[in-house]
Amino acid sequence: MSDSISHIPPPVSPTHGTTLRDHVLAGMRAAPGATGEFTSLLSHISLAIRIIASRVRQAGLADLLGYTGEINVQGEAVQKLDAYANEVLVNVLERSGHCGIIGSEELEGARTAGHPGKYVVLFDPLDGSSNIDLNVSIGTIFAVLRRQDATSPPSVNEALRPGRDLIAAGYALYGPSTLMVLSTGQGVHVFTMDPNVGEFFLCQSNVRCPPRGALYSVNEGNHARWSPGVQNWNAWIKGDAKDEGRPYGHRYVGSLVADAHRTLLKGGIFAYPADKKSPKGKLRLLYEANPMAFIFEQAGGAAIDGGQRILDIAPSTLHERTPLILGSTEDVEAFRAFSTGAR
Ligand code: FDP
Repeated sequence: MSDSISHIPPPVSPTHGTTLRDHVLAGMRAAPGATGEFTSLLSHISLAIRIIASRVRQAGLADLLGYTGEINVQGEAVQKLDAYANEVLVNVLERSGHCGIIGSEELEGARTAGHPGKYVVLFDPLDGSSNIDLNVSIGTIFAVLRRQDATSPPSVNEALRPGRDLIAAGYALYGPSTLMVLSTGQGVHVFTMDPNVGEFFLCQSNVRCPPRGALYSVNEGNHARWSPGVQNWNAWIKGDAKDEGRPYGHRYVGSLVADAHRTLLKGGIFAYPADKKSPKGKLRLLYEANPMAFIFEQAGGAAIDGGQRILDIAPSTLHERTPLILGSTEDVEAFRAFSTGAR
């Protein structure tokens, strides 16, 4: 009897040391005057992500693939999982009581909650729509702002602030495992969900984006529509110059979260530049570019729109688009030099 018991492995492996909650609570204890509301907000976001992850895993079995038949504010056909993920985030955040304002890719206008919550949360509930039905990695992206006056009635214009005002940003990556990457302005930390426990555990703390990489990520199908500067950058990065570390390898999943995550860990560059079809770029500033830019800068990387720092752009509308170039500082600088004609 005692022999068989001694062979039962411990329920939690030694790597399962720090949960996302432990991590956020430690940050709260270190912040004088913290009320616990921010910690609770992040716990609610993590809950929404775990619910979405569980449905993403069952999508093919639960009749959750395909389209709802509706068209969203971006003029795109809404997929069932997009709609589901949006509903989960909106419900969980509204019930948290911490959000005065919620903005989503799937909602036409920012929503004001019925109570004066302290925070503004902006999100893309399910990023990488074209990969949803293909079992290819997709994600959720979110950005958090603190309301400047939490006692006043919430106004949708409070969402229109530059990314440098963010107090937290993160993304979930629904891949072979579910990851949550989070920054509250003190470095970038990666948590992996243990599906048996239903909890995120810290697996990489203080991630740093290497100063230079060897991979580039861009939809080359848009080549003919790019400016001459971007075309020159593209020819340069593919050029054969072994002593300068070129050509770079090419990777493109087509889900921002997956392409950005690889770039964050391995270095290199992800680019969705402006082109003749999308002169303002394709990706959305407030809930795609800003949170990613915040994370990359926190990890020692960079994010620009071709010339300007993403986090300095003053937004004028909720769904505004921007070109987005992010990655290793040296690689982003090389892109800037080509696209502005300095090179
Ligand atoms: P998708 O259109 O599939 O939703 O957010 C939009 C986005 O995906 C990003 O995730 C991705 O990086 C990009 O668009 C892919 O665009 P292309 O299909 O034009 O390459």
